[in-house]
Amino acid sequence: MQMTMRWYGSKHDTVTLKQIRQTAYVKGVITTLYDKMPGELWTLDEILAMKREVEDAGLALAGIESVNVSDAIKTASPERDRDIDSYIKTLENLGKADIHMVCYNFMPVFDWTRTELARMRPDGSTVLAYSQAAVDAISPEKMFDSIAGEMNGTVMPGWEPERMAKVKELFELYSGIDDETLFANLKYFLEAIMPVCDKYDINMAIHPDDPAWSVFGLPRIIISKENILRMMKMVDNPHNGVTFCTGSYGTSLRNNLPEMIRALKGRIHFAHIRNLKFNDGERDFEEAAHLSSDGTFDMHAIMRALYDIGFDGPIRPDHGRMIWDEVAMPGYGLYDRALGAAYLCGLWESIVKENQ
Ligand code: CS2
Ligand code: MN
Repeated sequence: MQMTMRWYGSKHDTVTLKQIRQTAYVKGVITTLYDKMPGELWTLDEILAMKREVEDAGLALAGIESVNVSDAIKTASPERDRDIDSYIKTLENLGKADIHMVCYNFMPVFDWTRTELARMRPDGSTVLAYSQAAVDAISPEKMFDSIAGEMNGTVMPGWEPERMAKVKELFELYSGIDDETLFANLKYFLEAIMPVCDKYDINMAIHPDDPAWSVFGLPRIIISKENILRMMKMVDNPHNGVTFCTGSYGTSLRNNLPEMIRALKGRIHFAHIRNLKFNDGERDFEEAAHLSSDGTFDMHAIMRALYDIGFDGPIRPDHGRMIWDEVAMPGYGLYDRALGAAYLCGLWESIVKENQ
């Protein structure tokens, strides 16, 4: 595995490449052209400039998170083929720039959904949290307003103000779309992009839906082992793979994470590792420190499963807690993600050595 950290670019991130570089065990970053709208073309020059900036700081560009998929593609609206065409050209430019891993998601309207961005834990750290009761009590339009004040002045992926201003229209766009239609639209998209992925050896890594069930009545498909196996089978190409995000699949306690990892051998192209702590009931949880004992998951068993399947792709500590008075994008401060990376590298080193 290659330990990385997500970086939003010098314009948006509070964390610098220099800081990431000094996190000794992190050798690469996962980044994006954060200002691009879904459907917009990424030119080769823009990609090369992004790559140069990362490499000049002594780091590798290990992959992209995300090249976002437009709502037209997800809903099969008239602009779908135009947007797919531009997605293919973007992939071609990424391939020419020698970039071989692209994370994306197929979630309608919202990217991940949380009801609080700064829930206080007993030690005074703050974390992102989800409560089904809070979702049930609010309308989607109100949802954005209620969390907007907790973003610490940052723009959170999938929650851009311009996008949230159109939330009502977006819901209308998805009104006739159920799980089956979404699967069919995903298939259409994947079939169209596989030739360019084959040509440039680009691994597509779909990010799971978070949480792993329908929110506000929207369809959600990338939520379980059964559904991912279906997705991989419907376009059976090794470049059609997944981002294994423990914090997203793990929202459903029915998902056995180490077992899922083993079932996806060869098709996990990227891993997001974080821990969750469940409170009263299944659908109420908060994000915890990466350490197993701080949450619900057995992080050793997760790393062990990745080791056993021969996972050699990029991995990153996903969201961290906000600690030590850091002010940053919720989930994406430096301190706790660096602690998480150290812990995960420690687990990995011991697993490797025990197996030598
Ligand atoms: C990320 C997602 O912060 C997060 O939860 O894992 O936003 C992820 O980047 C996207 O869903 C991938 O397109
Ligand atoms: Mn994730």
